[in-house]
Amino acid sequence: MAYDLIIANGTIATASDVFSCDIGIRDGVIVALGHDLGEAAETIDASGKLVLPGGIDSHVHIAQPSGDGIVMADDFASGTLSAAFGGNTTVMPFCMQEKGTSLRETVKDYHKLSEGRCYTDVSFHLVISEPTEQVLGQDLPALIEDGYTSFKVFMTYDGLALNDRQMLEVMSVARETGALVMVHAENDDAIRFLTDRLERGGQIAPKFHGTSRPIPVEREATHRAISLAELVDVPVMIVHVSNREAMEEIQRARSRGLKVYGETCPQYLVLTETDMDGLNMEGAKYVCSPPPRDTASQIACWEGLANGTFNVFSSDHCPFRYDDPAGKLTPKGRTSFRWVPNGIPGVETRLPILFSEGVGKGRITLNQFVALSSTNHARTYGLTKKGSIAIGMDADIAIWDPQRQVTISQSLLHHGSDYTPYEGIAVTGWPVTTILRGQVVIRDGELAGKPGQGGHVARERSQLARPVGAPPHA
Ligand code: DUC
Ligand code: ZN
Ligand code: ZN
Repeated sequence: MAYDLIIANGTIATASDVFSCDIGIRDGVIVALGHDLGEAAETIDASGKLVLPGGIDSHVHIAQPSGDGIVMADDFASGTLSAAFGGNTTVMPFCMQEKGTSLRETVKDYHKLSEGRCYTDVSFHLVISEPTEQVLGQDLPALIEDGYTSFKVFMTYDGLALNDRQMLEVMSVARETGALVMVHAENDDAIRFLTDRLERGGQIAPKFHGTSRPIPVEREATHRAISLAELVDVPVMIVHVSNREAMEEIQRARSRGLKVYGETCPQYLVLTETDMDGLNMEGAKYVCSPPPRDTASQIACWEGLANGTFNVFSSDHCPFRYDDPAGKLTPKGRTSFRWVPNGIPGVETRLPILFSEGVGKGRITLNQFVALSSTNHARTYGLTKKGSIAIGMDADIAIWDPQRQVTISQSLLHHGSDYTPYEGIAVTGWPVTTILRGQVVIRDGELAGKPGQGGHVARERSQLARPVGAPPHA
């Protein structure tokens, strides 16, 4: 047989083109694009379907420790299964260094948790919470060399937040080594000040989570992160941007020639602060940071997806169960929104929401959908074999039924959470078949793959991480 698999008769879309041809796959790689390709061990008929690069979700949290008595709802099996059902073939979770622990040991621990369990490929980012001399001088450069070529830093959260000096130190390592820095941009002191004041006034319900982190908190930190990155001349990715004012900081920096990238997420397109109003503790289902804003912010984020302010669209999947003392209904959460675990599930619904609300409603083109859901993630983070349909690329493919109408509901989903914040949203277009390196993981909406089918992918340094000035590592 010339091929292991042919995907025939589909309409293929990449970040730049839409065309009709068959795809020949051998040994997990796309080896032919054309017509009348000949014999294959298996042929999938994609008539009437869209054939797209498998989704890459470059911002997910899986099996992270999340504070006293709080347990994340997904392990690597359920998180990647849910991702695969959502048309994804690669997810990028975080190896989160906890204070007092070695970065290298942290990475080993996450490999142990993930190995043999994954339905999609995974490629880890690092989180630096304690930039000691050992981390800055040895562990971080060595891990970047080993293919962990991006890391996230937090400007807020107890135990995670770096001060400005520490931000500069880790950014300098990124400049020296060619890694890409991702920043969670919220002003920690401002959040603490507002939270203390709200609590003193008895304003403790989940909805005050939004009040404690208003737009200036995000805008100021975005501006500061960009300024710090400018000082050491290093590109920076501002993750989970929720509103126009933070977007304007990115746009202004770019207009001055800085390399600043942006990410937004489904919660900023289809949720608002009022979702956190729910009676009793229902609002906790929507507590995430930055918080969902208002309809004007939603419109701004759509503009940012269409005009290139955002390079990538990620889920920020950070799943907790709702009806669970180890999740959103932690007893402490009733005493204040401060203790409600931050984060919502969304790895399975990210792409249907973007496709239906974006392509279906004419806000973005199909090519932009592919770029924002897959290609740009690969380019941004150095996944050189992924993110497109072209000869020589991994055969990571999602086949979509662009007409299928689905009302999003917890009962349809495969994550470990017991709810979805997107319950009841009607979408048109759904991924029906997911293929990872030539192996079918999901076939016509049914599981066909096995845990362990996916594995860890080491990454190249991203071209987008090159400083504006001459990079020392070039
Ligand atoms: N930041 C994230 O990136 N994810 C979940 C919670 C948070 O604050
Ligand atoms: Zn974050
Ligand atoms: Zn996140």
